[in-house]
Amino acid sequence: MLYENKEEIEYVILVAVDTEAGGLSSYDADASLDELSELANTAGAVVVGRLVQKLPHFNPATYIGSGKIDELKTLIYAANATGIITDDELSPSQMAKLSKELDVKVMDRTMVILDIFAAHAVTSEGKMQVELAQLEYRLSRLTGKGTSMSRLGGGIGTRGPGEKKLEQDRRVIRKRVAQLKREINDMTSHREITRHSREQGRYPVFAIVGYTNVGKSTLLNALTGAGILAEDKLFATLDTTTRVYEYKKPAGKQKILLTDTVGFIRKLPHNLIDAFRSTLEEAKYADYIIHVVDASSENRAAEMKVAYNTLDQLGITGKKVITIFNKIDKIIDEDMRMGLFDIRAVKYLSISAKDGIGLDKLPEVIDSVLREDRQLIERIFDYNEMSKISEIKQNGEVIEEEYRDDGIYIKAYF
Ligand SMILES: Nc1nc2c(ncn2[C@@H]2O[C@H](COP(=O)(O)OP(=O)(O)OP(=O)(O)O)[C@@H](O)[C@H]2O)c(=O)[nH]1
Ligand SMILES: [Mg+2]
Repeated sequence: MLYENKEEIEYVILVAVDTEAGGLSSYDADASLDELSELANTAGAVVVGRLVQKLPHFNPATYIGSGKIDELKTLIYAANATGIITDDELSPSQMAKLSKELDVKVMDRTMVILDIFAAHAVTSEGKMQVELAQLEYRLSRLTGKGTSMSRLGGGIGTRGPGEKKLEQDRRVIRKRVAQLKREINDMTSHREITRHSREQGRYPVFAIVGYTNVGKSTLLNALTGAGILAEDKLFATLDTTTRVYEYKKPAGKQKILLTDTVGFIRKLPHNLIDAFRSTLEEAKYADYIIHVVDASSENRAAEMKVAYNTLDQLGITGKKVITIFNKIDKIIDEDMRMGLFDIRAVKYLSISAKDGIGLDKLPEVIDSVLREDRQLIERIFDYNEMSKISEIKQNGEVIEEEYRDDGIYIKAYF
């Protein structure tokens, strides 16, 4: 695996099969390889080349066509590459055949993402989720028959064990998988209990979601001083963090809860989605979604689509979305600045979380969204009804408050 040989840098060639062949569908080999390149960098590898083949289908034996393999060999030789990374998950036999043909490390997108997750997991829950995903991935590679598969047992680079050892491995792995699933399940239900107890007298919850590396954690840090790791790396955040964000209003203050979540990406491996389901689904329990977009990204539109598709995939639909176009400090092209809108959002806003530009507009945007779900009330409360007024102040928005002879006049959204 990439991380296991930190001292030994991998020089890799990225390989993709473009099954669209100029078609109308949304797969964009270049954009997908840009993303794979970022993934490879994050995992510590150096990308030295790319190869894209247009084919109606993946080659079942070797992923790319046999003719293309010679071209790839030449490329590997010329660039002094030590490995390749394919843009799609390979079957065990595809991996074995390619390794044999090319005689360099053969990795696929899933392995690289798993490596990154493994290196970035901090909490015990995160670590267990990664281990589960890795074991499931290995298991699916161990169940095949034949000696070619055993070569792949321990990940790339290691020569696998014999058949008898494999059977033992399978048993041990299955046992560990079952144990991990139980423990993760316990943690999830524990979290549900704490979430439930938070529900009473609660503040509105906003989940910060979006494509990876767009600045979600930077935004939460800027607003709440949460001190979360924010880095120019994919999947810097693997755990959810919730913080109170308090802002001033003409009359009083508003508190909301902001939750930072795992970033999204194309082709997120299904093993990871399964293992991280409870973490990825955190946004399900939010009242509203804050969708952060890297406004300066060349693949902005595609990345927004990835974020919405992932939300759909996780069953997070029907919530009001505020879209925040971040990193506007990086935009130099005027045309790029022009296209900053999102028809799926109820509100959108352009900011730079890093430079603090536009953040002052956020309270107004949040208020207007909260207001849509509140009703305007106008009433005179008795002086012994102060607790009601503080309830309104905490969970609603007071616009006018006046102490009169006959009581306290309140005009508020609640
Ligand atoms: N120029 C610029 N860079 C930013 C801005 N906001 C964040 N960044 C940088 O973008 C990189 C990613 O930021 P993060 O906050 O880690 O992004 P994230 O969305 O939490 O990423 P993951 O957790 O990895 O999915 C960091 O290097 C930040 O410094 C911004 O407004 N302008
Ligand atoms: Mg983050």
